[in-house]
Amino acid sequence: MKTAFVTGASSGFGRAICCTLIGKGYRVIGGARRMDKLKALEAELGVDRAQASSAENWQRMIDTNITGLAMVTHKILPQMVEADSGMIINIGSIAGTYPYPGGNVYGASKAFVRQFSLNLRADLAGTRVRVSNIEPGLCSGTDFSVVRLNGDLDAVQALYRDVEAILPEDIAATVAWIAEQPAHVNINTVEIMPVAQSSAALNVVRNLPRA
Ligand code: 8X3
Repeated sequence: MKTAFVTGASSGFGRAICCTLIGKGYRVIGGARRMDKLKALEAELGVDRAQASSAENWQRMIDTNITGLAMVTHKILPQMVEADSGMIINIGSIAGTYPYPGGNVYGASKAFVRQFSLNLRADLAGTRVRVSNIEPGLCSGTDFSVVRLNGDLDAVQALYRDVEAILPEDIAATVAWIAEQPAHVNINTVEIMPVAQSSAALNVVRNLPRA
């Protein structure tokens, strides 16, 4: 029986991933922080423009998305290399590639996830340990946007109005697809947006007072 260790297992993507993998016969070990759920989410997400963000919030995001990921990886990697098997599937974000207002430390932390995943691949050359990074775009069905929009449910409703966003189940299905690839295949990166989401033009500010 295959075993999966899923972090963030109590809600959102992690929870959906656990359900999907259990349904596929995996033995799933779920890990979740004991912090209050919303605090935990806040730690993962950017919520404000950089100039209005609190240093505490930035620190929590760095602790969770960068330090947390690095330290969990540091803990399990030697055993995976020793066994010469296994797969690390990280959850990045399109925010790690595309800059947008409010992305600040959140996007930068997801850029870390992207580069860390690719760099792990470089160090794991010659082993059978595989590393993938999934980069989702706009996703509904989690508390992500509620936290990001400071609990403003009207704003959340406006964000998802008339948009068919990605669901946690879509991400879970992608995790399962990656996990089911033959042993000689490594999926490096999967970027997933809803069909309704795409890049926009770069912002140009008009009539900016001259210095
Ligand atoms: C966040 C993706 O599109 O909501 O990870 O900014 S998006």
